[in-house]
Amino acid sequence: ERLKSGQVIPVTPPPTSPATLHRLWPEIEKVVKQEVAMAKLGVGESGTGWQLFAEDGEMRMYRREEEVDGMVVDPLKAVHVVKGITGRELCHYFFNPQYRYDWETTLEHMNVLETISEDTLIFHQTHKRIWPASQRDVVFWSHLRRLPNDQDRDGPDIWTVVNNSTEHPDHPANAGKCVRIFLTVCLLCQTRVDPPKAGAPVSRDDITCKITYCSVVNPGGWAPASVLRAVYKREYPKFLKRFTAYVKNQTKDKPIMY
Ligand code: 16C
Repeated sequence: ERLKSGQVIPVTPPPTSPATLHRLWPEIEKVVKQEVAMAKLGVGESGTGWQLFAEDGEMRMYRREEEVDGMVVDPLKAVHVVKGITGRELCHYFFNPQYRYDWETTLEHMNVLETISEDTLIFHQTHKRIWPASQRDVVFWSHLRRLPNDQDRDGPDIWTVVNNSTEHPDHPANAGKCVRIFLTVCLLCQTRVDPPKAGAPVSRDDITCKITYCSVVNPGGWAPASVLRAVYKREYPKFLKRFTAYVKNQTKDKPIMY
């Protein structure tokens, strides 16, 4: 801005995204950094306490048995390797609401409460009831982000989606028939491109994606521990297999999106 005196006052450049002005932004930044760092840690090191509970082909699922106030809150860490799709594609289908009913089998209803920006939404979801517990709902922000690939600077970027419980005045917790659950979820996807045969363009056969999915769900109220553990042992593998198969099917005839 130029004053009458001719003096020029430096103007602060605009933020890169309007989301950075939102009340939740400091929390989103903090949780995303934390969850990505945790997701990058392996499960193999001794003393980490991760127990394998499901395995199918390249997919491995680990949990730690934990309880808070008598409620099961077992953290989950899953790793999977899928050919033919990129991390960006996986995160695109995981984040965007228009695909959610296609792959999320525990979902009853989903509603976007707020669009903070293109890459940051607030969702309200109700999930199918598990007998004999009450039905559950959840309110969470969801953030999609591209991250630099520090290990392979020539390789494609890493992509992540982080979901974290929050509050919203339109849907106060435990006001209706549902018990509010609390979750933190991180999907982290690293794409590898193998060099194609001399002169050939990169095809989906040359692409492999390493997926890490971490989740902690607090049931928010009474639910029998044995039922809860039986449900997640069945539902998490079902989710990861169904979701990756869905993305493969959606993208097979589309150009590769890095
Ligand atoms: O991350 C996933 N999905 C995202 C987009 O929807 C998002 C939401 C996650 C919600 C996960 C909790 C839903 C549990 C509700 C009850 C389950 C009903 C099962 C019905 C069976 C007929 O991040 C993928 C999520 C994959 C979910 C696997 C299920 C995990 C169960 C955990 C235990 C929940 C406690 C429920 C207490 C009764």
